[in-house]
Amino acid sequence: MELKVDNGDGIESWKEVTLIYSAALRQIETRMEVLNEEFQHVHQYNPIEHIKARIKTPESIVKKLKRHGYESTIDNMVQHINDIAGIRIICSFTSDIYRIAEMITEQRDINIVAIKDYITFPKASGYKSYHMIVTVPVYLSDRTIDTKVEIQIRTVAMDFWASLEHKIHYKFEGDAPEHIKSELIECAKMVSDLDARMLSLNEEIIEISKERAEKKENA
Ligand code: 0O2
Repeated sequence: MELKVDNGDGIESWKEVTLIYSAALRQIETRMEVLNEEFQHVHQYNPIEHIKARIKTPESIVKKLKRHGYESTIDNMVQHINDIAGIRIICSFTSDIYRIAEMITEQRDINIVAIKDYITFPKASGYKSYHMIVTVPVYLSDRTIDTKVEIQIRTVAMDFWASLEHKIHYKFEGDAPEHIKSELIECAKMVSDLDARMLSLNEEIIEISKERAEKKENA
């Protein structure tokens, strides 16, 4: 069942919105923690560095609705705002991003609504991140509600860049001086370079460790 308003099954107040979206967020967060722990157990490696979860503030929702030309109603919010519940998964390497996305896709009751791959296709601003809009079932006492959650997956370096760029964007209300924009694009290139070098360094370390372990075994 999709979220609807005024039909007796849906959400009618901000309190209900918070309750349902918080439940969806907790579910995704717990599942990610379980996957991370299991990955550590099987591969002796944690793909997830840390997780941040948040419910979008009412002010931010109203602003986004206005930006998209919608009235501020609960119905519009539920229909048109995909990131009321948002979770950010931060990992070490670019390869982890796709590994985590795949693990999410394989979860039977998580339905993938949309994917935006800003890693393969970065934004003109330099922004890189992997976005998934998913729905997860929230089981209430009398009904089940498939609830949207936006999952953003990015590396530590991408997250550092995005946080600063976000602050600058808000400080200048989207009208930052040209030299700051171009400096940010330069920094984004450095972030991509750093991510690529750290990944290749890590792959080399794994390879050397394997060779040494094999030598030890055969000695
Ligand atoms: P805030 O203030 O972070 O909440 P959709 O959400 O799919 O309906 P949208 O917004 O076009 O539509 O989707 P997109 O491009 O996937 O962006 C969703 C979120 O990603 C944004 O939420 C930001 O958090 C982040 N994001 C997208 N582009 C950029 C960027 O260029 N720089 C930074 N720093 N973050 C970005 P909000 O609601 O726009 O903003």
